[in-house]
Amino acid sequence: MSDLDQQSINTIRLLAVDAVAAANSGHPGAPMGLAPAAHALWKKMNFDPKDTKWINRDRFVLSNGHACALLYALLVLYGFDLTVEDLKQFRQLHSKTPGHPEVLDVPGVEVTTGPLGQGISNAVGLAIAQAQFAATYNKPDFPISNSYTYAFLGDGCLQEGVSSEASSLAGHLQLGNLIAFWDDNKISIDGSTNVSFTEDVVARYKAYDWHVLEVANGDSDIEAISKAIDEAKKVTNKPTLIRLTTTIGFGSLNQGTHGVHGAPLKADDIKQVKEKWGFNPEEKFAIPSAVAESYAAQVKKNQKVHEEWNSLFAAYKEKYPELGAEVQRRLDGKLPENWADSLPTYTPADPAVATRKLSETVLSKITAVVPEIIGGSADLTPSNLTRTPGAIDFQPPSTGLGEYSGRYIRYGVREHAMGSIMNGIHAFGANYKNYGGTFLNFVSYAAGAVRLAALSHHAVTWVATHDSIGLGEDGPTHQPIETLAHFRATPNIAVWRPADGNETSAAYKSAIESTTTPHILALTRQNLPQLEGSSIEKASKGGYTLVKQEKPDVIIVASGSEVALAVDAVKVLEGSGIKAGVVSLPDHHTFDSQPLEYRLSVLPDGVPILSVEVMSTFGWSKYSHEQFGLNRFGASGKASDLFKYFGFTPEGVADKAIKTVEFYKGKSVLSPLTKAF
Ligand SMILES: Cc1ncc(C[n+]2csc(CCOP(=O)(O)OP(=O)(O)O)c2C)c(N)n1
Ligand SMILES: *[C@@H]1O[C@H](CO)[C@@H](O)[C@H](O)[C@H]1NC(C)=O
Ligand SMILES: *[C@@H]1O[C@H](CO)[C@@H](O)[C@H](O)[C@H]1NC(C)=O
Ligand SMILES: CC(=O)N[C@H]1CO[C@H](CO)[C@@H](O)[C@@H]1O
Ligand SMILES: [Mg+2]
Repeated sequence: MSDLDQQSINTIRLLAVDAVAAANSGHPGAPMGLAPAAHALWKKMNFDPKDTKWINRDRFVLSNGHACALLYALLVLYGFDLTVEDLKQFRQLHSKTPGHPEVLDVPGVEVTTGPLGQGISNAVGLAIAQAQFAATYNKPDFPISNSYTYAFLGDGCLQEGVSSEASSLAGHLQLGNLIAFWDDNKISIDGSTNVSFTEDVVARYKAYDWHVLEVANGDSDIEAISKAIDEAKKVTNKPTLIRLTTTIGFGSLNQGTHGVHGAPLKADDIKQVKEKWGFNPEEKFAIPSAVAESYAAQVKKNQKVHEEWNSLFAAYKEKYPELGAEVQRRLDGKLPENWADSLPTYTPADPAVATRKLSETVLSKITAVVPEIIGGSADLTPSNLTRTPGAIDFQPPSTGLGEYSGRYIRYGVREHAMGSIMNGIHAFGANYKNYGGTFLNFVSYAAGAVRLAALSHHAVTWVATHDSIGLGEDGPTHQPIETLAHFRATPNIAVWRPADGNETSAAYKSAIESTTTPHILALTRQNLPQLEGSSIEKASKGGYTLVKQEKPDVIIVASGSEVALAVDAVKVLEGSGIKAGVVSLPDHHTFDSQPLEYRLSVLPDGVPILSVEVMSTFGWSKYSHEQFGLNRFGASGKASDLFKYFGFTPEGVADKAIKTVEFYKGKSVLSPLTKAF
């Protein structure tokens, strides 16, 4: 290794040490151990710090997100829109260097990481998207997409189940464009990994059909690291795992122990390490000029590569005007013009249909006109109805099962990985609109990924079927009760529960047009009638008056399968001389974003409001005075028997409405929306 390489690596290490020390908080150990690998890898990566969205950049994912000081140091050295001043603000309020890498806050960060296991799984999604994009648009002599996805991961990431799910799929899919580095430092927070992690990781990844390489001295053998990367690239039909044996906190007095995992180095430790490496112990955040110059020179080289790509793409657009325009449109983040005209609408005369079936119809119409829609299912293709007729599977061509240009992903029974991979596909860019299907109940299995989608603005779509006890005989293990409350309580998730065909189209319109909000579409297994008065336009407000009454005695607000029930209850109530209005509220998130005036026109002052939803009532008091729901687990039985047993019948709803009217008679009633602040 040259002196300059060594000095560069030590600069990265000390920037991380100084940042953590300044914050008196953070993780110096992994950055110190991984600096050589980062230095060797970034030298080989194509990216342009001045255009962080360049579609053909190589992606770098720091799955062990607690090591973010490493990433921030690299971003500063490589001239991204991040400076030494930002490093000095590490982990402080409003800084550009938060405690874990956040894609929205830090230029050059590809995905938000920190919850261990997510990053490597996002990387699988990035690699899938690259392979799909390349197979769709590359032409002979025009490799407009040939980038790699690199990931660093620690012991913790390998211990988390989600990484196993994702890595298993990556091996099956033969993703040769994915290269991961395992920081094998044998330390995590509890101390030696030998207390809980003694499996043969190399054998495990080989069993996943990965290409596995080992670098025995990750602390100083950058030639070996560099060679491993070259070898990894030569194997094009397998992802590569490079096992790097490293020393956590390399250079510290406490190197090789958990003492350096998550605590700043002490002042005397910092002093000795700086002296040892020929840095001025009095100076903080030092960047030797030779180091700065060599990184700057590499950026220049990279920018030339970017310019060459620009010329290649310009020539591509001339030679293939139609495809070129399509790629450009996608890069501009625009949907095909008039795509929404393909959304189906229904009339009240149309037959009753399950919303999962209506969802299939929407998908088949819109995938035909929107090439960036891709999706899949966690082994529930036939029951979720997510695979549109004629779809080609995304599969390695050598398997005979499909093509890399295919748009249907067989996720296997891996909901959590599906969630993380969906986030990675969205993070790739190119306007990908990707969905994943499973039972609503099992979206909870992927809650870690769903939460990150919301936090980092990945507009992905969960096609969540079998949305209530209406699924019937599978019973309470499969019947969601708390699921909607959980995801409605999560910021920035649109949780749609459409009541009929028009509302299902509205839900998809919202999902496909969204660029920053993940969507969960809760869909029924049982048939639902087309509701007189529904429309895409009205449902697109998130909630609207379906049955209007002059001076109603009560308003029933419901979602999904219970809207038709509410409409039927209105007729029962008429018999008792009670005038009931009905509000359909398919998505709380969208409704909440409407002006108060509109919301109050739907749920006005002066009328008692009863909500009806066949699951947990948690959260409904935002919209109703009285709640009818299911605050217990369901049961195994025929859907119709279950609805009857739990009182979800027109008569049962009418009974609750009558009680509501009687209770509020003579009392002054404010809308639950009318609040002090
Ligand atoms: C899902 C999740 N669980 C727990 C944590 C808390 N945590 C952060 S780092 C860490 C230990 C990780 O060990 P390793 O990956 O070996 O990192 P190293 O100590 O080598 O830097 C834990 C448990 C987390 N970030 N994410
Ligand atoms: C576990 O690792 C620690 C620290 O490296 C070592 O001291 C100990 O002997 C190891 N224990 C076992 C059972 O391998
Ligand atoms: C669905 O929307 C269309 C277009 O707005 C409308 O004509 C139709 O009546 C609606 N269907 C139902 C069932 O209300
Ligand atoms: C497992 C399951 O629910 N399968 C269903 C899938 O969808 C078809 C068509 O709606 C049904 O016939 C199956 O019963
Ligand atoms: Mg470790």
